[in-house]
Amino acid sequence: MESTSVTTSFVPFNVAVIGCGIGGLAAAIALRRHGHIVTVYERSHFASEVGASLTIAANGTKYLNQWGIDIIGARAIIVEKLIMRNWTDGTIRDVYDFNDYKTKWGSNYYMFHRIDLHEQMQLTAKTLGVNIILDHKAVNINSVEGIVTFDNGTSTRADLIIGADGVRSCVREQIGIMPQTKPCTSTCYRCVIPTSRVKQLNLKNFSNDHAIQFWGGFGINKIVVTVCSDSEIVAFYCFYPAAHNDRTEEGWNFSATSLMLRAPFPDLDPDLLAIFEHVEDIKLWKLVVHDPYPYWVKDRVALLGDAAHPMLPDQSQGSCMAIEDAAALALIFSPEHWGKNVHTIEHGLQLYEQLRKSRATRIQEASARARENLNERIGWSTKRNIDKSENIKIAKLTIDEINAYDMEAHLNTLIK
Ligand SMILES: Cc1cc2nc3c(=O)[nH]c(=O)nc-3n(C[C@H](O)[C@H](O)[C@H](O)COP(=O)(O)OP(=O)(O)OC[C@H]3O[C@@H](n4cnc5c(N)ncnc54)[C@H](O)[C@@H]3O)c2cc1C
Ligand SMILES: *[C@@H]1O[C@H](CO)[C@@H](O)[C@H](O)[C@H]1NC(C)=O
Ligand SMILES: *[C@@H]1O[C@H](CO)[C@@H](O)[C@H](O)[C@H]1NC(C)=O
Ligand SMILES: *[C@@H]1O[C@H](CO)[C@@H](O)[C@H](O)[C@H]1NC(C)=O
Ligand SMILES: *[C@@H]1O[C@H](CO)[C@@H](O)[C@H](O)[C@H]1NC(C)=O
Ligand SMILES: CC(=O)N[C@H]1CO[C@H](CO)[C@@H](O)[C@@H]1O
Repeated sequence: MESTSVTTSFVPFNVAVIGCGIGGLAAAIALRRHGHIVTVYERSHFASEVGASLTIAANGTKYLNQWGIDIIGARAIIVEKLIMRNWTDGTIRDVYDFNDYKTKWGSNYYMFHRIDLHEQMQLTAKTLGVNIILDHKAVNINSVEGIVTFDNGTSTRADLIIGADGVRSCVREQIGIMPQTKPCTSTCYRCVIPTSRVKQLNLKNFSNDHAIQFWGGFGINKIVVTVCSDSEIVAFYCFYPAAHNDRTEEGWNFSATSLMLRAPFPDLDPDLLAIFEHVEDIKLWKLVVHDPYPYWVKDRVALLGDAAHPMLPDQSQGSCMAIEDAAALALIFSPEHWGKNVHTIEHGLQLYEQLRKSRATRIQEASARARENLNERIGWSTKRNIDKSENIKIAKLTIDEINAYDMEAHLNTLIK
């Protein structure tokens, strides 16, 4: 990894990003902003996108702002508090207020509808001159030569290949990683309902609160409710014991019915159950726990986002970590470092793995702990008065740790 003393000036290179999710688009935008030539290949046609909410904490939104993504256009809601409610009657048990959040961390904590954010990121990418090619599923990678082959028989060559192809990554398999997984004891239904429909049906209106609201969460059962899309959509994540279904395949997109959704929750707050009769786009999300992978990079190939570190959704950090990964790659391959402290793609990717793997793994593990213990959830974890019964051996993940991280300083310690 030791470099020669040649001082090359900044030379942009060709990047092929596999997967046009939030992570792939973030990488494309961030690298393109430094002048690299970027093409994103996506297997689908984006015709059948499923709805869901995503939250992005300050250190993710900081980059969205820096990259010029239109947050207003993405119809973001600012998270103002966490609310903990009684499982059976919905009464408020505890509130964690974020009123000093922006002052403290410099940017907001946002809730987005995934599709709104995705759309704005596509717009930004296209404006910057990123080439997005749909209906191209990568099936084979030659990591040494930098060649990607697609299922339609065509192939392309790039200096750098980024595997941003999600939790069931093909690029990951192609660089020789076989995920070690265990079934999660929980499964999740997610669904949405338009606020207007809630009003029309005269059901209880949760859209007033710009909050992440939790029912349960001290065991497997947990319902998470958020508003997004300028408060026009209410989104639900409903966790219940995996034993209730016989799915074995990991995935986001298994259709389900309202009857299936209500079955695991007979004693839940009747207001929520009433809404569950009318929700739309109910999907079963089969959760799987991945052990951290042995490596993330090989030759000219790097993994990013869910392809590198799939995490349970319980810290709401999946998208934020994908955005940080993208920012890290762009920093390493920026005019400030590329050709100066970073001499080859391979060297840059080694730095990327060193920079990102420990932090992402820590958050991946904390997300798994928070699956069945709301006290591990950032926000609640910093609130002492509700920590009682558990004897926690591992330090909890805190808001400070998520938001007070300084990537540039960290990279400088690795370069020196
Ligand atoms: C349909 C969908 C729904 C989601 N819903 C939620 C949700 O409700 N809550 C939540 O927290 N997170 C959700 N996520 C995941 C969330 O977006 C990610 O955790 C986070 O944004 C990191 O994303 P990523 O870009 O790494 O992966 P992803 O968002 O999974 O994006 C991967 C992209 O790669 C494409 N792809 C896969 N294989 C190939 C291939 N071989 N060749 C080319 N392209 C390929 C996929 O079609 C997809 O567009 C969802 C993801 C998807 C795709
Ligand atoms: C989701 O599943 C439906 C069929 O149930 C399918 O038509 C659609 O293409 C899938 N969408 C995604 C994003 O995978
Ligand atoms: C929740 O509400 C139920 C019914 O009103 C009540 O019996 C129970 O004690 C409450 N639980 C907590 C933890 O406050
Ligand atoms: C494969 O994709 C290329 C590039 O978009 C396209 O030109 C070609 O027609 C496709 N080939 C087949 C066999 O579908
Ligand atoms: C729902 O929320 C709106 C917006 O704050 C509020 O004005 C309205 O009274 C609420 N509607 C119902 C049916 O509770
Ligand atoms: C990685 C990163 O950019 N971290 C920043 C997160 O936010 C805090 C507070 O604004 C900054 O000090 C960090 O540099």
